[in-house]
Amino acid sequence: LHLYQNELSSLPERFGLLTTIRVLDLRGNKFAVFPSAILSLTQLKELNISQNKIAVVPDNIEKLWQLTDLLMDHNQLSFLPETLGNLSQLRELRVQGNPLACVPECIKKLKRLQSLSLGNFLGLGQEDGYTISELPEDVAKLNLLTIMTVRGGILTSLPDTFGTLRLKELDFSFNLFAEIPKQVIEVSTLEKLNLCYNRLTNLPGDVHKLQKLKTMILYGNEIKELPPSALKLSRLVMLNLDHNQLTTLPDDIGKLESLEYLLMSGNNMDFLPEGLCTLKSLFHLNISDNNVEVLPADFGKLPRLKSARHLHTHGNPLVQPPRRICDAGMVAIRSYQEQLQRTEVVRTPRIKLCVFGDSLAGKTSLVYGLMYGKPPRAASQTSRTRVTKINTWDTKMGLEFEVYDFGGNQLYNLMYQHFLTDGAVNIVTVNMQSYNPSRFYNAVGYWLDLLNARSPGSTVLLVGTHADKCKPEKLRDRCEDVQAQVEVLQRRQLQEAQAQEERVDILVEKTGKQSKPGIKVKDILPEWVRERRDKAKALLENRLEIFPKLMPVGLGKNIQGITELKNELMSKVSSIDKFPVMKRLVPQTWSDLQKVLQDERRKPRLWLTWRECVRLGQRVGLNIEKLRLALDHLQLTGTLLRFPHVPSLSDYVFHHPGKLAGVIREALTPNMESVLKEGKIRFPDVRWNDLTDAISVFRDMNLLSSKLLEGLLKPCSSEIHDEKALVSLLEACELCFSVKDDSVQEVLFASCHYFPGYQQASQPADLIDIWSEDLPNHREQLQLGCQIRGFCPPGLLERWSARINRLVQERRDWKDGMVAYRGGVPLLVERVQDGANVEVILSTRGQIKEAFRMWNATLPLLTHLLELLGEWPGALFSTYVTCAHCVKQKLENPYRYPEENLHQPYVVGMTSVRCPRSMYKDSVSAMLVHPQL
Ligand SMILES: Nc1nc2c(ncn2[C@@H]2O[C@H](COP(=O)(O)OP(=O)(O)OP(=O)(O)O)[C@@H](O)[C@H]2O)c(=O)[nH]1
Ligand SMILES: [Mg+2]
Repeated sequence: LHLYQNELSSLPERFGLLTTIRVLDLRGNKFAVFPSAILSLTQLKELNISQNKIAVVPDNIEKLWQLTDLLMDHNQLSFLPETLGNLSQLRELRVQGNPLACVPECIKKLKRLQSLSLGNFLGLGQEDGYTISELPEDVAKLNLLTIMTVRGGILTSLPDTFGTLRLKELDFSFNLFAEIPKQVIEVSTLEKLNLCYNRLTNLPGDVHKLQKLKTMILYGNEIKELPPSALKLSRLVMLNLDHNQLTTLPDDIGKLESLEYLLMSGNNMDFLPEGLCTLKSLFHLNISDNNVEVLPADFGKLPRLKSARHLHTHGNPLVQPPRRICDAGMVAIRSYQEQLQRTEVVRTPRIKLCVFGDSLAGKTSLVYGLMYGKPPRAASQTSRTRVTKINTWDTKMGLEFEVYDFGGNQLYNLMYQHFLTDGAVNIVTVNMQSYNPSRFYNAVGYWLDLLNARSPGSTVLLVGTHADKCKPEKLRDRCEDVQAQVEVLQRRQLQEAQAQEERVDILVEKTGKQSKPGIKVKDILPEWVRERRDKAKALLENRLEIFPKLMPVGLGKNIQGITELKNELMSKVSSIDKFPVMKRLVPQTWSDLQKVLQDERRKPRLWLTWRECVRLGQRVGLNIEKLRLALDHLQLTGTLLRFPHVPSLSDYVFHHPGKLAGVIREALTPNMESVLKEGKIRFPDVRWNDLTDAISVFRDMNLLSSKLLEGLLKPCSSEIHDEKALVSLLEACELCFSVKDDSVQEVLFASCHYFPGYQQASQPADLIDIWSEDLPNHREQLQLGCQIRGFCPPGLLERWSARINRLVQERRDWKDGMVAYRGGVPLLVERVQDGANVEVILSTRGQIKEAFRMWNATLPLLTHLLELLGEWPGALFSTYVTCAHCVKQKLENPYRYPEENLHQPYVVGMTSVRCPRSMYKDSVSAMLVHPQL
C-alpha cells in the first residue's frame, strides 16, 4: 500500500485490520507519533515511514516480526528501542537523518542485516552531540552487511574490527576523517566508497588494495594530489574529486584504464598532463572552475569523450584551444589541434658552429671577424674566453649560426662535454705565427681526436690565424705541414676504427660460439656485444670530414681571408644530408616553440625544468613526443641544451646555453686563488683571516667552502634561481660534489665542495695505512680495469669521480687516484698512463669469503664509467679482470681475463680458473674472475 507524500498525521485504529499488507509506504507524511495501527499488520515485510516527524519508535515494534525492510530516514528519532533487535528477519534498516547520538545497541542482534544507514542531517546536530561519534566494535559482527552508510557523523576513526566486514558500498560522507582509515582499506570487497565532505588531504599509499573499487567519491575534501597507488585502481569507473585542492594530475593518469567519469571541478589545476589523453574509457570529464589555460595537445583524440554534454570546461582561462573552440565540443577541439600540428612555414635555418683551438689561437678574433667583417679593435673584445661564449651570427645570406667560441685554457676542456652535441659544423683554429710541426698535436690533432670521439662524422674546417704575421713562404710551409699531419692523423683514426672492428668481430665470434648450435649468431649475441658491434660499425662509417685545405686568415689591422672562409662555410653546410636543419620547412609548432623559448630567455631565469618545458610545449600544441623532436631540432641548431640521458641533469632544459656557461664559468677558473683573494668585495661577511684559511684549504685540499662557492655564484643568481640552486646545478653537471664534516666547528669549513678538476696533488705517502704495498695474509685482491685506447675524453674521469662520490665513504683523492671504502672493504682507484692508453684500475681487498662485497665495491663504479663513456661514441675502450693469482704472486704483466667474464656472473659450482700466466699450472677461484651479483 503506497500512501507516500500525503498530509497524513494519523491512521485510524481500523487500519490495523488490513493484516495482509506486506508493503507499506508512508514516506513524506506528517506523522508526529508512530501510528500504533501499523503494529497489527503482522505480515508486514517492508515499512517505509521516512520523512515524517516521529520521535519515538514503540517497544512493541517487535510485533512486526516479519519485517525485512524498515526505513525511517529523516525523522526525529533520538534513540531506538532495544526490542528492535528482535526483528530477526530485518535485511535493511535505515535511520539516517535522525539525531541518534550513538549506534543503537540492538543493531548487533540483527544478524541478517545487509544494509544499514545511520547518521544525522548534514551539519545538524554535529555541534550538540546528536550525531554519531564512533562505531561500536560489534558492527563487525554483522557479517552479512554489504551496504553501510554513516552520513553526517563526526567520525574520525574506526574500531579495529571494522576491516573484517565484507561491504560492497560504504558511505562515510560528511564526517571528520582526516585520512582514509586503514580499516577501510582492509575491506577489500568494496566497490563504492563515498567520503565526500571529510577532511582528507591525501590518499593512503595502499589505497590500491581496494582492487574491486569502481566508484570513489571524494568531493569537498582538501586533497592536493593523487598518489601513484591510486593509479593502480584498475577497475575504477568513477572518480569524483570536485572541490579539492588539486593543482595537477599525475602524468600516468592514463593507467586508470576503466575510468569513465572524472570530475575535478573547483580545484586549483593549471596544468593537465598528457596522460589524460590516454584515458581510453573516459566518457565524462568535468574540469570546470580551475585555472587551465591549455588543453594537452592530443586532447581531441580522447576516443570516447565525444558528446559536448559530457565535457565541462567552463570557468577556466582557456587560450589553447580558445574558449569558443572548447565550447564547440570535441570535434572542433580535435580539428583545431590537428591543424596546429600540420602547418609548416619557411624560416631562416640556424646551424651550430663550434670554434676550437689552443689558448690564444685567435678564436674570438676569428668569430668577431666573421660576424662583423673586421678585426676586433679593443683588447677587451678578445680578452680570454672563459668556458665558452655563445653568439648568434646572422650571415645575411639566409642562414644563421649559433657560434660557440670555446675558451682555449685546458681547464675548460673538462666541461666541453656539456656543450658538444651532434650536428654542428666545427672550426679548428691554429696560430700560424707560433706554429711548428712539433706543436701539431696540441694545436690541431687534439681537437680532431676530441671531435672524432664525441661526434664521429663531424665536419671540420681548419683555419690558420695570424697569417698577416707570417712571411708567405713560411705560411705555405706551415700550412702544408698541418695538412700533411692531418692526413696522417686521419689514417691513424681509420686504422683505430678498423682495429676496433676486428676486435669486435673476435668478440662476436667468441660470444657467438658459446651459444648453442643452430641458432643464428645475431639472434643470441648478448646485448652488450651487439652494442659494441653497432658502435664499431658506426665509427668506421662516420669518419671526420675535414676540409683538406687549411684556410689562412689575418685578423690584424687589415683583415684577410674572411670572405673566402665565409663562402667555404656556406658551401659546407648546404648539404642537407649532413645538416638536416638546413631544411627550410619545419612544423609551425616548432617555430612557435622557438619563439616561446626566446621569450623565456628574456626572463631572469637560467634554465627551465622539464615540466615547465612540457607546459610551453602544450601552449604551442606539442605533445611530449613531438616536443622531444622539436627540442632535438633546437639542440641541433645550438639554441638549446638538454641531457635526457644524464640522470642528474635530466630535469634541466637549458633554453639559454650561454647562461649555463656563465654559471660554470664562475666556478671553473684557472686563477681561483686570486679570485678568492679579491674576496672582500664578493664575500663581505667573511673575515680576512678566514678567507686566507679558506684559500689555503682550497690550495692544499681542493676543497672550496660552500659558502664561498655560493658567494662566487652570486652574480649569476636571479630572482628565480638562488645561489643554492646554482650549486646544485654544478653538482648536477658533475663538476663538484659536496663534502660535509660535522666535526668541524667553523661554519665556513663545515660544508665544502670538492672539485676533481682542480686536483693536482700526487699520491700521498701515508697511503700504506689503508692500502699496504703487499697484499696482507689470507687476503685476495680483486682488480677490474678499463683500458681507454688512444684518446681519453677530457673531463671524463673528473666527472666520473664526482658521479661515484655517493657510492663510497671516507674517500681521499689525489690527481690520479683515490682510496675509499665501500661496503666495508677498501677501494683503490688509479689512473695510469700506459703509452698512448689510459688505464683506470679499480682494486679492492678482502678474504675470499668476502668476494660478493668485493665485487659490489668495484663493479658498480666501473658501470658508471662505462655509462659516461657511452656519451663518447668514438672512444675506444675495453674492460678486464686482472688475474688475482698474478696479483698475489706479484707477477709482471698480470694476466687480464677479458671483458666477457664480467658479463658471466659467478654461479655456485663453477670450477676454478687456470691462470694462463703460470702456464695453466696454478688456478684462481672463479669467484675472483666472474662477478658475484
Ligand atoms: N695580427 C693578428 N693578431 C691576431 C690574429 N688573431 C688573433 N690575434 C690576436 O691574438 C690574441 C689572442 O686572440 P684571441 O682571439 O683572444 O684568442 P682566443 O683563441 O680567443 O684565446 P682564448 O679565448 O684565450 O682561448 C689577441 O691579442 C688578438 O688580437 C691574427 O690573425 N692576426
Ligand atoms: Mg677567445
